[in-house]
Amino acid sequence: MSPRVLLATRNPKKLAELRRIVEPHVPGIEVLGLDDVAPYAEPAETEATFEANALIKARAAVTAVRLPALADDSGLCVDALNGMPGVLSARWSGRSKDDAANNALLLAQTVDVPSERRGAQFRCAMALVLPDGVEVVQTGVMSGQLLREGRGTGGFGYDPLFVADGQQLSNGELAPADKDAISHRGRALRAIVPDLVAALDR
Ligand code: ITT
Repeated sequence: MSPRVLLATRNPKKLAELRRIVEPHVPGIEVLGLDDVAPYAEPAETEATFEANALIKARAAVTAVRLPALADDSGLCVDALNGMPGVLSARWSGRSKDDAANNALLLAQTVDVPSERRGAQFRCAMALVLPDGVEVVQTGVMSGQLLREGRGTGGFGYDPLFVADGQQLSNGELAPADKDAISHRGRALRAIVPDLVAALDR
């Protein structure tokens, strides 16, 4: 039977990115999403750090499904907002997880912030939790600048508002593989691949 891992996310675009990054690194792996397994009570993300929230999601997935589970907690940390929206990124404009509303609010909040203070970082914590209790967390960062209006329709979330250091194109304009190569999620996931491979070999 092919090795299987559960990617514990409800965000379809995040799931697509995770699949795209992990599958080439682990030949033959079967990557399940939450829609492929029986529903379970998903925990609230109540912690103050990406690392702790990623662990909450991965632990709940392992407990319910008894498969190795990966979970990502991620967000955009804006310097001029003292690191917010941070762990609140998905729900910055309310409970609805509405990307357009989140982006509009972030632009309104930063309208008076000058170019030299528009630094921001995407951050990701990737947790791997195994049925035997082993837990690993890796992190990834992508630094850049917040734009003044959205550019591009690719990616998801705050991607149209962000240009990574060294890039001309916004994350919303980058080809998917080009985003993966430099993204917070790509970096964290590639860092955890050796642990995933070791776990699947056991
Ligand atoms: P799950 O918890 O089910 O994985 P979620 O979207 O709620 O899905 P998070 O709590 O980790 O996930 O919130 C991540 C939010 O941060 C996401 O909704 C975006 O607003 C933002 N974000 C994270 N990574 C991003 C990326 O690569 N590009 C754009 N926005 C991103």
